[in-house]
Amino acid sequence: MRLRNLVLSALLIALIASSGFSFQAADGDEEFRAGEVVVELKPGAIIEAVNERNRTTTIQQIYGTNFYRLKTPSGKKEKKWRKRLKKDMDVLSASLNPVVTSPSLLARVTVSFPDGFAKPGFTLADFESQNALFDLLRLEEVKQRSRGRDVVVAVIDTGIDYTHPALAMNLWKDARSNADIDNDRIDNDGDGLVDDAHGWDFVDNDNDPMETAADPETTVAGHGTFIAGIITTLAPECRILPIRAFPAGGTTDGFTVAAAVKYAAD
Ligand SMILES: [Ca+2]
Ligand SMILES: [Ca+2]
Ligand SMILES: [Ca+2]
Ligand SMILES: [Ca+2]
Repeated sequence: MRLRNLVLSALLIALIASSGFSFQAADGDEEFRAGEVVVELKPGAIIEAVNERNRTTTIQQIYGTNFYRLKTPSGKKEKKWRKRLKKDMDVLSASLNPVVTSPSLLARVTVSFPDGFAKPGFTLADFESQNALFDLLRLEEVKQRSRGRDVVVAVIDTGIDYTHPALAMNLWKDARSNADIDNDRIDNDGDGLVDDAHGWDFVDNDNDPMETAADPETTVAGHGTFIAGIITTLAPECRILPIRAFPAGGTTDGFTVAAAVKYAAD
């Protein structure tokens, strides 16, 4: 699957999971990460050989796939290097890494939970007092249909304040027989992520998908926690899998979102 397709399916999930995010997809005015090219290698090809021939370096791989995020040599424009990489005998596809931004519509117009800001201590009552929001979501109607039992909802967003008392009962923990054992510094389940027993942070590449606190006026900090709050209110028995793919500033890229979606799907 080409990265664009992967990103577009990723986009759909990200949009559902986080309502306020948009993807700059209009051809012509797309924005891309400077100095980066995303390649898909042919089966069996090795990235070191491609890097050697093109003087690129690997920033990241989507584990379990042939997709790599590469850094171009210093001073070399990504557009030019994409063309060069495309001609490489081991490269199936080469594309630029689109910037994905968040207009944060819901994050800033709604009150509480946690008030557009990643800090614990807000009560469920604060959250439930947002009647206009719940009218919009037709909460009562939805609640009667399903409570979300046995459903895992991946929240690909700014992270989650998992210390929030209203979310504590809903956090996902990997309970599969081959689950990664927490805190032993070993990647027990062999997915390339060490100790990913309760989600992953694809922004900082660590096993702690906690929100980072930042100014609620200028950032989207708290958005993931807010969205998780809506989801658990709609489906009180579901479990939330926190995946951090957006920093508090709200700007990430297609590769990071794609890596997050691949992880959620696995
Ligand atoms: Ca792992
Ligand atoms: Ca482990
Ligand atoms: Ca895992
Ligand atoms: Ca982290």
